[in-house]
Amino acid sequence: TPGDAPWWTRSVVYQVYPRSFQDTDGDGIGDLPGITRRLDYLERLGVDVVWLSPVYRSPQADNGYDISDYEDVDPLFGSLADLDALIEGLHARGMKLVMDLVVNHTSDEHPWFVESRSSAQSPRRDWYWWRPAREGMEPGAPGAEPTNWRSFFGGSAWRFDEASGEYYLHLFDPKQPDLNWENPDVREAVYAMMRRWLDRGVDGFRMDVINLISKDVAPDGSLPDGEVHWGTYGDGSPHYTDGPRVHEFLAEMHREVFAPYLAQGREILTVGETPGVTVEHGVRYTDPDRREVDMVFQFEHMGIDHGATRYDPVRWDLADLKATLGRWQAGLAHRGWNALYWDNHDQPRVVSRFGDDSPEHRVASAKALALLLHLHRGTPYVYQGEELAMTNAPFTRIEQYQDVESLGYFRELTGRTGAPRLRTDGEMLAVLAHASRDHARTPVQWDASANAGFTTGTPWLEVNPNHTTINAEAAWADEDSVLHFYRRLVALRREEPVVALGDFRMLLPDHEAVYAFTRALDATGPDGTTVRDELLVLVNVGGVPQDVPAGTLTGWEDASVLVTTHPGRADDGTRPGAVGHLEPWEGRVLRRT
Ligand code: ISL
Repeated sequence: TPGDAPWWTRSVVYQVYPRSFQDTDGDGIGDLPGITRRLDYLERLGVDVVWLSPVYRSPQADNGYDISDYEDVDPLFGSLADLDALIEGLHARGMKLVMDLVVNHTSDEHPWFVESRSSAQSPRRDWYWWRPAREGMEPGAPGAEPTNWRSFFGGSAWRFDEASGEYYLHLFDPKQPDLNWENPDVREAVYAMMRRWLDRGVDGFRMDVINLISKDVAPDGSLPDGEVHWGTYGDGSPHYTDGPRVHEFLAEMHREVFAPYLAQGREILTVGETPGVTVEHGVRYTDPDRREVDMVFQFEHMGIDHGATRYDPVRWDLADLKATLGRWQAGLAHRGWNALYWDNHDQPRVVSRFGDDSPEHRVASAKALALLLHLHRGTPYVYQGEELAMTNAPFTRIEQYQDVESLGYFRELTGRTGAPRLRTDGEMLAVLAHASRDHARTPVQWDASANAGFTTGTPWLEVNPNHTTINAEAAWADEDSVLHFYRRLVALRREEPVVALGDFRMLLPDHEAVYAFTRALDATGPDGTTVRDELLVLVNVGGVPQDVPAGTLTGWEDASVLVTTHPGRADDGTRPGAVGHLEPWEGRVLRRT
């Protein structure tokens, strides 16, 4: 019931990617004082929680997802005092701060790894995954890696270390060696670090690739090969995704870290980032009785427009999107909770990807997609710039990209690493123009001035030239902007229990343009009777006008309009059947009266 539901069921989280948010010292890279300077913006938008991508000390091989000191802030972003000031500023405005927790791996420059690497006898050797060459093969020779696993960023997931003659595992970049969670000392070191951050005042964690921490290791220490679907390397993911001990580890983390704080009444948010997670595991991660995490980011809807990798684009259709989002809504309806998102720092911009970023449809399609997502059951996440309907970057040259993943795949698929050449440079550039993680990472467009008000220096990644028209200042000045629409959606979740908690039912699963569903919640009225609050959500996901099939509207003829992307049109009621007619990218929420 609404009264017992956790606070985060009524909340919206805003993700800040600090490198691209706001620079204050002119080095072209965003920083903590920059976020503090923009707190009024976040307060006005109305979000409840800020998730901050990593600001810890890091060599920045993967923009901070390679941490060399969990206890300190990287000078690039400021100081611990700057972080304290940010926390204080957020708390003063009633907002919370969730930090990124990156503990599947550290940087290779973290003292733990430096010590682990120093010799095969190091007491920290077992903190990482060190393995000898494949039996009977020359260490370091091609194909001698302990398993055939491909790294997420291309190439082998193993790096040969000359000095000790062994390999270490890195599911991501070679500068991101995987921690060995089998070792209880590793786990305790991580938990102690987390407690220190909670003591400092942070309100929770977004846990990076947390479903990859348990590897399928045999009693003799060996790891299995993966199937080879393309290229030289195999897919190791079945051997480390939702692995054998992951639920045990997360339950332990909850007991050892969160339980005492929660018992004191602290409000904490935990969200697992879980690429490849299945619904079955999603329920187990988020079932409150199991005490693992509050919610997880699933990835199925991020996969509908690509094949084996995100660099193999395929056509997507609306029925697939409904099938996947609908399956997660149904799967977590009774136990567990969804995290809802379109964008983050790893994904292209949603308006360019599932919407239409042409001048004609950009605003309407961004609103339609926002409405669609925010009316699902779960906690919505807004990624910086999404609320401005920022678009993909118009990059045409490889030199314009900075992302370690994009560059890794570019090199591998074009044959620059020695692997067979599968794509021409031109083909790869075309793919990156749609799919690169850098589209999310161009600086936030605050105003129309040079560099969009992001920096007085040279931005680390080019500012999108469309900032002259697409920017926060212009959006605040326009009541019909995407930004104001997001502000209303955020408020709606707090104000309307049916939006936060109502049951979800998908309609028209096969319709190719109209996304339709209902939300319903029984509430007890003042006189003790049960009142059913019911919403119908209709969204035209496309540029062609649609008439919603009549059957869907039965019983909704006299409904009132709660939200509309096209104010002044939807509820005009001037012609019969208007309630079911949708202009291009029009969306509305009806309330049964
Ligand atoms: O999004 C992805 C697959 O579609 C991958 O690019 C992504 O690397 C994967 O989801 C894991 O992401 C997280 O861990 C990485 C880091 O590079 C990402 O930025 C982070 O979000 C390694 O720490």
